[in-house]
Amino acid sequence: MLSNNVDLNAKIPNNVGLADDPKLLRALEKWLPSYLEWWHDMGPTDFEDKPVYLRTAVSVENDGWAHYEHVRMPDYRWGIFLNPREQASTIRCGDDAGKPAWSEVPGEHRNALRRIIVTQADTEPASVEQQRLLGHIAPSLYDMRNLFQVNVEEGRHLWAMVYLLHKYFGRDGRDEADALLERRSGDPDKPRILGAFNQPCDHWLSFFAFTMFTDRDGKYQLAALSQSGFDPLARSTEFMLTEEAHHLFVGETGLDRIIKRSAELQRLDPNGDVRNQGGIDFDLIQRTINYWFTYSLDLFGGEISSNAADFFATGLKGRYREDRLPEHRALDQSYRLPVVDGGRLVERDVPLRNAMNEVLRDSYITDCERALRKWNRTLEEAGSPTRLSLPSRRFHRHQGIYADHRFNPEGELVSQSAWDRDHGRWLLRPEDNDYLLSIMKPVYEPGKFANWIAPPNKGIEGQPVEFEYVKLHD
Ligand code: BYC
Ligand code: FE
Ligand code: FE
Repeated sequence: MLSNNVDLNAKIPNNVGLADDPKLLRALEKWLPSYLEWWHDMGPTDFEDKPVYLRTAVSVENDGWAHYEHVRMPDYRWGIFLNPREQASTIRCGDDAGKPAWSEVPGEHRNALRRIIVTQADTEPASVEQQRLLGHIAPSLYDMRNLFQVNVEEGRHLWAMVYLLHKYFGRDGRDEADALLERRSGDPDKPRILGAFNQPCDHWLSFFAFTMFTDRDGKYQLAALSQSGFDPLARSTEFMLTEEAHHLFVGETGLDRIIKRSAELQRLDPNGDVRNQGGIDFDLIQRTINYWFTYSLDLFGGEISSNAADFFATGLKGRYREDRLPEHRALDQSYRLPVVDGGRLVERDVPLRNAMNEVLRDSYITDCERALRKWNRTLEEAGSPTRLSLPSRRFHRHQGIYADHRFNPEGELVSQSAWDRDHGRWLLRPEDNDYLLSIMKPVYEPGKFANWIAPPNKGIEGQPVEFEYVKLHD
């Protein structure tokens, strides 16, 4: 039973009729204390008793699904929400495009679907773990609130996927749900599944780059999964996307505010030296963009992938906005891309279905380029001569056909020795972290901002910028 009405008083708020499924309810209520224990150990622990001005989902209606109030994070109502559907869904792509969508897991797709759902699920708690200490060096209460909003919603995204595992995958699903609380970001013995989610994110420059670039992979993966022929997955990810928009806003505007402030400091300093003024210099911003953009490119998987071809052919995963494309089979078409052959880059055609990861990566890169143009406008308006850019998609890759070669940010093949000499100019390095941590001291006074970042244009949900978004003193 699915309705637009959310049962908010339930221990687990939901619009999936949990009360009518006692067995599932019991299983999820058993998982709940383990989840809370994980949150307590691995979430933003030290702020647990502080009321935060959070948005909570209270309905699945397009307008007005959210409610804002000060709540303590452990009391946040993590719930299970599926987007309602007006009409019966169909499989959106592949060999069976147009046939009715599945409301149960087809036996032949069980393993693939479980793998996709587990991989998606794993990223959500991973990001909370990566960000767990950032509250201590927040540049303002406004930013701290945004961090915590992102954290609780990533927790809810984990719930969304765990619901699917429990409801549709029986014993295996329950085991996978438990394992999601056992892996740890960056732990050499039990790491998170995907590369970017094991990288440290220990200052706010990385936090904003992560929410800009890595959460944006989330947007594109969720959008592709919202086109899935497995209807419960499509509806879960559709609702997750409504929350994701805020995470991307936090990242994109966070970097924009840093860039704006750095431009101001550049102008202020007699030598144009941003660091001399205690700000974040543009080379360091560029290295951070290079670092997180490329780890995020890896999240799309290999350029030439039989997994991707299978996911598309079987209707498990579509392209970005597949439903708006003119054609859904992608047969007898090819995709041209540069590959390394005999030490040179040469163009090669691959069957389009095998290039589906690359097709999704294209949509993502186009979106990132838009943000870069926006930041460069900010620089222009501030009278700064500096411009920022995205590195080539071949640069600094750990997955796919470019991973075994070295490229410079322009995408040209370089030797290992050239790489060893130059990569410190291109990517975040340990000294960068030392410097950033030296300037990132917490600013906890309402309406005040750290020296290295400009205030936002407006507050959250009509509240003023100087609103007490996190109540640190009762
Ligand atoms: N790191 O055919 P290939 C988010 C593995 S972010 C490590 O190239 P495929 C969020 C791959 O698993 C969105 N391993 O790739 C953001 C495979 O392993 P097996 C998360 C990697 O399978 C911020 C092998 O390499 N959602 O929501 O076509 C905050 C060859 O695979 C990586 C999803 O990812 C990597 N980067 O595509 C919070 C959606 N890349 O099977 C949340 C679900 C590849 O040979 N996942 N491998 O052992 C998928 O659709 C696919 O698993 C991938 C990989 C797109 C990730
Ligand atoms: Fe998420
Ligand atoms: Fe997110």
